[in-house]
Amino acid sequence: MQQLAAQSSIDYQSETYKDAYSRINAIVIEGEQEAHENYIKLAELLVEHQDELIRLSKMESRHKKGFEACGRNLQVTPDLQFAKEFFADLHANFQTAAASGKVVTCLLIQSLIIECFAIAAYNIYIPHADPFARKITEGVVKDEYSHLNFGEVWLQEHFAESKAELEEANRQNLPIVWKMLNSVEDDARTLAMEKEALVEDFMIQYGEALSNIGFTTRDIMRMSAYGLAA
Ligand code: Y39
Ligand code: FE
Ligand code: FE
Ligand code: FE
Repeated sequence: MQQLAAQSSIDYQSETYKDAYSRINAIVIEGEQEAHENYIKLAELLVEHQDELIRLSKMESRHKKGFEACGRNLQVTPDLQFAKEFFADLHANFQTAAASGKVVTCLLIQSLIIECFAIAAYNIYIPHADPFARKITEGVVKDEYSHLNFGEVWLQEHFAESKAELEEANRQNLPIVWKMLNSVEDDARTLAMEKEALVEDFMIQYGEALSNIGFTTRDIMRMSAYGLAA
């Protein structure tokens, strides 16, 4: 009942909604494109998991096509330039890490941070999405859990030798997530996605992932504090 009430109060055809959607939809399209490229890069770095990582990269391009259809359905043109700038810092850090073979940093950026961000955003969007986008997003979010799981399993199996690099990569990249979230706070609210809910859901997913990998509660508290003031 609550979900129906929330949905019916949104006018998906209003100029205000479509303007905000042009940026959030673009972020998701660009994010899926970059995730596609990141898993291809990871497949080169982790040849023993090549087939699985290529499979994940193909899922990301299907997600991108799905979200492009969501924009077309609302007659919205995605602002892809805005989206490129939105991801620029994380993108640069992934490229730098990949170029020096730092697979642990690459996995933290894509399979932990970006996937947890996606899971939080999609879960919070779904109850307020238009019916077309809701169906698409429900299918996508299931896949994102499997991408997060890939990162968790690999990092858990290599925890001892990855721990220091994970802490450093967390310190460098978590503050960027808060900066990204702040930059779309108003647009997200127009889509009925509250920043507080996004932060809470992200931290639950990310903290649980760090725990599954092998970090202690004390480690997770310390790691979570980075950049919260941003
Ligand atoms: O792994 C994936 O598919 C992730 C790339 C997609 C990124 C989604 C980014 C969502 C951020 C939305 C922010 C809305 C407030
Ligand atoms: Fe995806
Ligand atoms: Fe993904
Ligand atoms: Fe989990």
